[in-house]
Amino acid sequence: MTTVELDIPSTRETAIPVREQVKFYQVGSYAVGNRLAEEQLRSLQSDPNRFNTLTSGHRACQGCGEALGARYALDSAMAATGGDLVAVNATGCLEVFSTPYPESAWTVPWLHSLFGNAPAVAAGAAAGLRALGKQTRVVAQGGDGGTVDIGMGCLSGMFERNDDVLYICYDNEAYMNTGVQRSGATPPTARTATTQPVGPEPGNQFGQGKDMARIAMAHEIPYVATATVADLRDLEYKVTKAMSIRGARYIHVLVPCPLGWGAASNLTVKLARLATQTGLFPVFEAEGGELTSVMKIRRPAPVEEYLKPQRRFAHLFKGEGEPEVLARLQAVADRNIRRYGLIEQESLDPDVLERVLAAPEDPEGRYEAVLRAASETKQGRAEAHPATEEQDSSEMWGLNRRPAPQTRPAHQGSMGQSSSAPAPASSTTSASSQPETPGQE
Ligand SMILES: Cc1ncc(C[n+]2csc(CCOP(=O)(O)OP(=O)(O)O)c2C)c(N)n1
Ligand code: SF4
Repeated sequence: MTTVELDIPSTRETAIPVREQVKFYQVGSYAVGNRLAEEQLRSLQSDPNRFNTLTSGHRACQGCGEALGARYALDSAMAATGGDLVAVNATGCLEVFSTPYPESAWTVPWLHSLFGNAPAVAAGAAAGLRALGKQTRVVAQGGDGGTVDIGMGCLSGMFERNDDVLYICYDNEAYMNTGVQRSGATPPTARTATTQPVGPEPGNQFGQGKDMARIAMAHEIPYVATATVADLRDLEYKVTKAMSIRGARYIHVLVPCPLGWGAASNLTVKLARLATQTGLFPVFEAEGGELTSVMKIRRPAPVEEYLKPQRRFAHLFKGEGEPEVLARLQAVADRNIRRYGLIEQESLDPDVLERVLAAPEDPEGRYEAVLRAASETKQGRAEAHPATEEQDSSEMWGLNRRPAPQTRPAHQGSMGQSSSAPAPASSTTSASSQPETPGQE
């Protein structure tokens, strides 16, 4: 291996292969803001001898959170395994910008899988390596579309079999590679190329989407964590910890995308920080399905601070703005603060504490959407078979036995009773009081 002497005023020796040379712009500082830390506590990235899995020269947009997250995550996994690592990559931005044929920015053995089967390919790679008697570890990675949508079945199987794979989802909240289409991780009201562009409720609907970290926790796998590119030390720590564990592990990293979010490229880290500081993106760890740690927030930032710099939310601030929609998004953040205990009650201002405690359990309106669907089913049946439709479908499904949603801020649409949406079915309606008549389906 060829080595070079770098002109870095450092007490450490450097032995970086020529092809992986790193330029230190902050020479002598160890960079990455941990100059005051003990040498052994400094970040992996501040080590001039670090592994450099994703080299410069790839074609990510300026300020791409996914490129930043992937570099830190994979460098940490490389360090934790002594470089004995294989990476599997679902189709998506990370794959495309890092490997324009015939080039590659990866210095780690790297496999490109289909859009939807990275967990299965990784599980197969891990099994094959084990069969060969190798200790090589496997990391799989993909965007939120590849993970929470098309790859979710494979991922659930990987979790269920407890395959020895760390799966990392880089969540930029849409299908960015193909032109910013909505994914199951797109937040409510965010505009994408495939959400409602105009009308009374533009942007992604409330009540849809998946919380993949919680779905992973429900599989009771050894380790689940969330992280953002705002706290890269935390990301390093979580990947390192995950690599010390065997079995299926999942890390969900929020990675702002300047292009898809319509945000300035120098706001990537700030937006990721605001996502956590508002409570909209809780950062936590869970082991065996149980929450084991949360990253506390010092002062909850109002959601407007996070939403305003992003053009995908610009419609919420046009003219007189959308105070009811903003209140509903604030309620999502407040519910998260309460659900994950993101802040000590005593350190909250009384008015914020009151708001957090009063936040509804389901501000997204998922439960209400289920009720509405039940009601619409009943309506459809009534129209098709007016004479025979006597049974309240929500009653039939036992939905009315579930606890009623708590008080929500009023909002036209799925929060309050909208004039266009049928009222949720209720056990007090005359239809539901009819006895169940078998054989009417
Ligand atoms: C079966 C299949 N359908 C569609 C595509 C086209 N496609 C490639 S990448 C991509 C979106 C990737 O989105 P995501 O996983 O969120 O990653 P990102 O690009 O945002 O990082 C799509 C739709 C494909 N490659 N294969
Ligand atoms: S579109 Fe977004 S995720 Fe893709 S390279 Fe650009 S900034 Fe990164």
